[in-house]
Amino acid sequence: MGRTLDNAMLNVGLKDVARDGLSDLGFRVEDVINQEHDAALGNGGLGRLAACFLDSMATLNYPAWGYGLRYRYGIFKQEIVNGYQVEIPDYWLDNNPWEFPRHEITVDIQFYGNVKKYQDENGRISHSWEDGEIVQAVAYDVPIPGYGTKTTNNLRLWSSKASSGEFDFQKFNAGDYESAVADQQRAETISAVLYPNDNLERGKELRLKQQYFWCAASLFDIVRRFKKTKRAWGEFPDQIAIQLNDTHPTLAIVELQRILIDKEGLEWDEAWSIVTKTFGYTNHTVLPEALEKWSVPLMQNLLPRHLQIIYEINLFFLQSVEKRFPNDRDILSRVSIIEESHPKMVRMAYLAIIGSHKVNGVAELHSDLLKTTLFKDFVKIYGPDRFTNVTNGITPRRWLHQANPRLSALIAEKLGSYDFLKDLTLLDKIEAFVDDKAFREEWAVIKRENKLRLAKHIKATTGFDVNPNALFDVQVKRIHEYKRQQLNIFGVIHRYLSIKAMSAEEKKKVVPRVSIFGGKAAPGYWMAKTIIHLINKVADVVNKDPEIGDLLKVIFIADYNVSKAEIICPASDISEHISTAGTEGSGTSNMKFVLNGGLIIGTCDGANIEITREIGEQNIFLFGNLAEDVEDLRHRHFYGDFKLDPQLERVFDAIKDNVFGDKADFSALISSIEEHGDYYLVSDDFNSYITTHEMVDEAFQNQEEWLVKSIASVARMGFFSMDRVTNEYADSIWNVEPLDVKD
Ligand code: CJB
Repeated sequence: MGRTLDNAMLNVGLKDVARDGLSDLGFRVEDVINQEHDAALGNGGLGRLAACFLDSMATLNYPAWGYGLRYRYGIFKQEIVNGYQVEIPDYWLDNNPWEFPRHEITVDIQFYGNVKKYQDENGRISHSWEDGEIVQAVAYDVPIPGYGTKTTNNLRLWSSKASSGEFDFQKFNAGDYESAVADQQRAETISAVLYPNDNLERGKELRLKQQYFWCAASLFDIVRRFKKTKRAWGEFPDQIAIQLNDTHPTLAIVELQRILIDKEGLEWDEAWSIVTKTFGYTNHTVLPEALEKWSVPLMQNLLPRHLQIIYEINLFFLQSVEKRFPNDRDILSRVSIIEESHPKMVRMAYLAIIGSHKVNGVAELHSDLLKTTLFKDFVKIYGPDRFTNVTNGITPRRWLHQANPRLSALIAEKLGSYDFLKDLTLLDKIEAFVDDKAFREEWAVIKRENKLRLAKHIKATTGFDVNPNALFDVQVKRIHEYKRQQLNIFGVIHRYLSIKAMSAEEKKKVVPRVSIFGGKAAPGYWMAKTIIHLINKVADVVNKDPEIGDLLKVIFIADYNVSKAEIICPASDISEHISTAGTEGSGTSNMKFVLNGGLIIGTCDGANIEITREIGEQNIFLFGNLAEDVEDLRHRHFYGDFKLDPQLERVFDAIKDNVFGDKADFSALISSIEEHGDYYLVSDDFNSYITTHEMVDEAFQNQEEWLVKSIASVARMGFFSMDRVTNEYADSIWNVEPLDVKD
């Protein structure tokens, strides 16, 4: 979510009032804003997309709720010590004025125990889930004000607590200190800490507990509200739509089925029809290591009734598949929710597809890949209409108006109002000013000021001075091999070695650059941490090399988060979105950078492709192999058909010569490319990457042309408003309409 104060003031239109009031009291509004701690309740793009949804749904007057966990510790704070990432706990809850504890709203959540079969009064076989342990979920509400509307929606975060309330004083007084606090501690552990993995699933029991705790509490809340309306159950899907943001809340499907059949006494088929009409599932990644699977024995122990229901869902599903494809035995094992491995695993994505009426990917290429690879059997079974695409977007309120107030004001001045913040397609009108010299000049001044703001931050946090006239080249996102920060830093080393080999005359022609990196590595992701280490070691050497001076600086901004993104995005000249083609679901920072007047260098991946379509090929620097060629290249590498790119070889030679510290620190990174198949195609794309960077340098030298590209790109970014995204979900998945708040 990031910070709330600035966003809330802008959305409710009170920032000027606050500025004046604070100034009367002797404070600057900016200083007050900077006191706030980020709410860092997610890992990367997935969680931030949800935050953009909340802003947009409130702004468009959709009566929506967000549900999540009130983690005591959000994503860790990152420090860089001797070039290494160090993780520091993020205790963010002190002095958080934005949450309203709702101690009266609690839900008992059950774990473990066993299932009893019995005959109810109508002679029907029923199931009751008994014994086990109970943990209480307590609601904390965070208001989400829309922009220019009376609608304020609610984000409800659940905190875990021992069901007995406080702790057992009797045990305590009797000297049984440990057991008196143990229950309480075990319960509180559930919402204690966010798992810091992005695009990676590891089947830990506590994580499954978190997922069920969150789903069960939210479902209870939703059902309770519905029951207050006294409507028939058949109306449930007309009144309620639940969107699963990836597979992490998939247990909600099972939980709703359980409530309807075990608690409310509905027949299986009627209940299942309600469930599937209610849920939609958004897939955010095709990476195999990110696809959630839970071990059957683990689920059997923690959620015995849910496992029974999953088996039942699977049975009915497989029976229907068998009927449709009687001669295809293999398809049954391929699409079964249960993977027949040791131990058996529950495939959550399959459960999510089977339990939803619509499945969507987050950019065109990604949605196509889902249909042709990962979920192709399900397309055969359900037909293509079950699968759709909704390309991601970003909220223009936070990512333009709040992050870049001067650019927003300049646009408003030219368009005559701030209406574009509610209808981003209106931006197209600024293209008419592209030849207006004074306008271009103002545009350039704003970019320069944003670069100065970032330079100040860099000076304060790293001690390095960077030249604001240099080309600011930014890559900020989670550190991951598929996102290829290694390609970027190898490119930087290539640049460094090239400059070192130049004559004084040649150096005069070099376009000065600042290469800026930021992002967290999952604490257990060794290769990602190695990449961070290499970036910092390269920075040490390059930034202190007198032969280089201002021609190249390398900066690692520690602890990249939402509020830092708000400073960084408006300050880039070029940003890097360079994942191996076919691996990035969509990407959303690509949109943030372009909307703030930065150009991008990228692969034909995720939403880069649609950004290109909207802004025009002449305004983006694309490079590298295409998604359709990746499998073949990997195959060839596997069979030994691999030749290291000669320029990359020169880079590796420098690393092996200990130019950036002990070569042993980077040997695994190099050998993953040289010896182990170069899975992410770093070598295959290297030449194309560095040649494209040369084109970037050349283009940057013509500042007038660069400005034209920048302005035209912003003008054409209307499509990437989160409001377009929200409306598409509302029309094609949720079947809901806006509802104005009455006076
Ligand atoms: N995404 O941030 C995550 N974490 C995951 O575990 C899976 C996917 C990202 O979701 C974003 C929002 O849809 C996408 O833009 C991004 O490509 C994807 O990696």
